[in-house]
Amino acid sequence: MQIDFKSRELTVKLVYYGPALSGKTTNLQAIHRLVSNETAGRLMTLETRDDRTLFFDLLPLTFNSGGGIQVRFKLFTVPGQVIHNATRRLVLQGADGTAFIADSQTSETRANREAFLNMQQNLRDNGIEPETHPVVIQFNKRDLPNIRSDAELDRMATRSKEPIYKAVALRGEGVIDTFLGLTDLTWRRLEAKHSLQEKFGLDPDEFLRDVRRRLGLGDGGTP
Ligand SMILES: Nc1nc2c(ncn2[C@@H]2O[C@H](COP(=O)(O)OP(=O)(O)OP(=O)(O)O)[C@@H](O)[C@H]2O)c(=O)[nH]1
Ligand SMILES: [Mg+2]
Repeated sequence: MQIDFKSRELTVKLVYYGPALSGKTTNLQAIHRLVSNETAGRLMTLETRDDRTLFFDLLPLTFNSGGGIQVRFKLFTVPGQVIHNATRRLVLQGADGTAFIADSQTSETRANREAFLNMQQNLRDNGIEPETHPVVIQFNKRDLPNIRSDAELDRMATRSKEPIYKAVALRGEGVIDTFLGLTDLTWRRLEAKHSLQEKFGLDPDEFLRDVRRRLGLGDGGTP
């Protein structure tokens, strides 16, 4: 997290990680489409060929919260293709939280697992402890045939340390829920680390409610 006391600006870095073609870029495109222009900035997609990310995508979201504090979220994607590991490690630098986008197709189970281990290694290489780093998992492409069943994911969720979300990013389903889950985990961790409430008067519950409201969800969290 970057803290600028003078301009009262906080910048939080969130990274969308996962195997090739799991739908990381599609998540950012959906958020960009679903969130108002007041909150979402321009979606920058850098160096793309044949719809594959070669470098990264970036979407900034800005929230002006009480007390004149500006909170900026920078959402990045990594390129999933195995050969781009150096870029993935670089993009993960200074990450405050990570959404792991898994592909629900049974054929991708191994690719998901390898990408998850790769994420943990790259976190470590950046001096970030995977054990305490905020991570949520999204199983995307729930619309396709030959996917891991709902029952299997529900079972997994009861055992998993990371919250699990289901999504059809192509239709925008589950994308905001995933983002909010990640924001929640990340903000609570940042509060514990930086005492934002004490330093900036930012009440975590109030701030998270405000984010939900701005994303078009009521206090209850249902659209
Ligand atoms: N059926 C289906 N297709 C999806 C869904 N989400 C993404 N896709 C498709 O999957 C392909 C890859 O999506 P991307 O978002 O580019 O994947 P990525 O994870 O950014 O891929 P890399 O940048 O190569 O790592 C595209 O053709 C998307 O349209 C989904 O929910 N359902
Ligand atoms: Mg991509």
